[in-house]
Amino acid sequence: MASPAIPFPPAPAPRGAATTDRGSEGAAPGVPAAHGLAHAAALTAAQPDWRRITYLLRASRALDDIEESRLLPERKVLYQFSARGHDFAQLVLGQYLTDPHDGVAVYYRSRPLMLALGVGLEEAAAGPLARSGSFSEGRDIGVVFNRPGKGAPTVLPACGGVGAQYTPAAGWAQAIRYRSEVLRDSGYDRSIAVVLGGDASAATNGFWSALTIATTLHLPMLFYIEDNGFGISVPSDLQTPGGNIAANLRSFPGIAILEGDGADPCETASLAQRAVTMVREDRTPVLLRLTVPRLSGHSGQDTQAYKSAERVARERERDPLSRLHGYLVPGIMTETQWDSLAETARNDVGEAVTRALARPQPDSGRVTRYVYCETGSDGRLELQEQGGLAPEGVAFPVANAEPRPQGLRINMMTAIRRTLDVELACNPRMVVFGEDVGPKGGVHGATLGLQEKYGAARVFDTSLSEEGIIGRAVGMALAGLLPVAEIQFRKYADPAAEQLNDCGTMRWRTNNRFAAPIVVRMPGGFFKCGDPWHSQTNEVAWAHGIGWRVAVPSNAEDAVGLLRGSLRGNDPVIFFEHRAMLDSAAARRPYPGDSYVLPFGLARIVRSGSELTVVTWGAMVERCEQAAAASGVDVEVIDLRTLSPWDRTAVVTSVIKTHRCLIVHEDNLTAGFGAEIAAVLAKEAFFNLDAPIERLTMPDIPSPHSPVLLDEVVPSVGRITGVIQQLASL
Ligand SMILES: Cc1ncc(C[n+]2csc(CCOP(=O)(O)OP(=O)(O)O)c2C)c(N)n1
Ligand SMILES: [Mg+2]
Repeated sequence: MASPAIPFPPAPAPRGAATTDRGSEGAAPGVPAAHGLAHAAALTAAQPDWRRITYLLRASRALDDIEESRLLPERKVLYQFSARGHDFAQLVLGQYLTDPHDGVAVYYRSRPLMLALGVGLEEAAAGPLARSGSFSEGRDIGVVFNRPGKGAPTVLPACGGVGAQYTPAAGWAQAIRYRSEVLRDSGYDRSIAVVLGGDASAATNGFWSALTIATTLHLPMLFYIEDNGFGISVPSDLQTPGGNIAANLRSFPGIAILEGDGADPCETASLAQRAVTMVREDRTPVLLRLTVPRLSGHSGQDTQAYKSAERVARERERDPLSRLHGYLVPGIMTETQWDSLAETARNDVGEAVTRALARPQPDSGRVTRYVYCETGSDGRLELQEQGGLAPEGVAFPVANAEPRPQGLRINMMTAIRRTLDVELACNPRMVVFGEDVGPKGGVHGATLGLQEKYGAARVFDTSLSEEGIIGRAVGMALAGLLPVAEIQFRKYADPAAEQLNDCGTMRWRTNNRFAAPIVVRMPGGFFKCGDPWHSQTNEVAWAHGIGWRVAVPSNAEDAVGLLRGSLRGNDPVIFFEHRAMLDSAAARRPYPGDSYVLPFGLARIVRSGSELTVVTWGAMVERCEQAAAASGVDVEVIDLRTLSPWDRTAVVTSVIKTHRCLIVHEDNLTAGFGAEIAAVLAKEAFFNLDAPIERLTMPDIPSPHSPVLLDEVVPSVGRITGVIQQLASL
């Protein structure tokens, strides 16, 4: 559709000079009166396509109407979010997101922006109907969008968790910088990251973490805040003091602040254009806060009983649709043209909904697919459309499944460092980061000297926010890099729990459209002593979580092979580095070569035997080996090496042979990974068992600090020996 020539107002100044603080409703005295004819010539080229915006606004309203009045009551749509009131400003913003490498992190109220970015009406309708062929194939809530880039802006897979959208957007922004400046891809020189969020989301950890990342690193990132005055029913002044995040950030260094009325056509267009242009040209962060009325309940179920009648009426008066009408008719279009656009949009939406309803339900036979990267019936990998290196055709040097031991034995820490070094050298898309990994080389020493060798763009310190470390890694992976994040101690992954969870489920919930293959290195377990903060293992959390591969190496050779496999793989990996193993003599091995890759899910028979099987991993391998030797029983010891996947075949085969099984782990007893192994054996080796399956683990307490207390609870060689003997006597 052609854009009618219309007057356009001057761009307001940044950093709050645009408007005065109007509070959360933003209705406002002093809104620029618009129609600044004198400036029209200078800005004509960038003015919005008002006909398209009008059409899409009517289409978005029609979608909301049909869902609320028909599809929700008929229970065809189960989770409904109206964008009424937020819609207009998003459609304007969408007009300026034109770069093929722009990355947009949206939330559940962002459907109008999706329409502006080119998502068709049928697809927009099919998502909430959970029909086949939609962007998640019925796996996710219909407004939680995603869209691979393919020459247009990428819409990062949205999350249901409020605030989860921020740090991946910061990662995308950092990846833009990396691809432009380090990989010298000029296609990224003007790209930006944009994140959308509501007023309440400005209270989340993710918001502050991303703000820190973007401002300290001066990233090209737009924070676009849609302030409707409420987070469901909680008013903005409980989310940020005074209720205006823009006002509160005016003195925050490194970010330009813009704000205004997102229901006013002229002001919105001016501010959106200004904000995007500033980020694109100046390559620095901008926060744009637009006040918008929320003209519906928070979701289809919400009656808004917590809003006064006056408040509801005031919001209705601010409806951007009527303001757009006042702005465009009759100066820009006639009443007839306005009505005809509305009618066309309504008809188009009606037909799109009919077509979406005619789509089949998703295939329930496929619901368990795409947790991990899968191999198709033709033997080829079914790659995700976007995320990681594989979809961009990056190939690795030939791998070798057999170790080729070289030189003297090295400790596990040196083995890890050397593997990172070799892979950094052969893979320019790999970046390594975390707290203290730069000049210090990591608190455990794994990255010592790597920043000096590869530069601060590739090996770098981060701000102290684990959510920021993992969320940034996700965004970078989506933009085609290989992020290798270090979490300083396993317990400190807790603040990143949401990002880790959302990363693991990404492939499944986008029906294999996206994946974020990141590698998270995570030291944990006891060392000379224990304590509740640095010594947790709890690796079972990642085996229980969806979509993660989990490595728990017990020696330097396996660490090299598994880490290299992780760095060349196509799924996210938790790489658990046991603190007691990093410099233990028992874990030392010769370096197995620069091309050695050990596949996941392949256990090692540490010692073969016929009378009893001990299944273990990590730091318990050495103790079990010693106990087996001391027990006088012919024990088979199995080191699982990886927990996800784990080698069921090796374990079941061994127990069928020995008829007895002891599982030893450092993690707590209840719901530890031993319980999973025991359950599988109870089913698959039930008739072969001559004794109950036994578990020897830490009791259900945190790791104690005193070495005396620690010795009492971590399985010792003596206690393992005792249980082996007792079990063998049954
Ligand atoms: C981490 C998290 N906590 C709580 C929720 C439940 N929840 C969904 S939306 C919402 C309010 C968000 O408000 P705001 O950010 O202002 O966006 P709006 O819906 O107003 O556009 C809440 C509490 C959630 N989805 N995620
Ligand atoms: Mg809100």
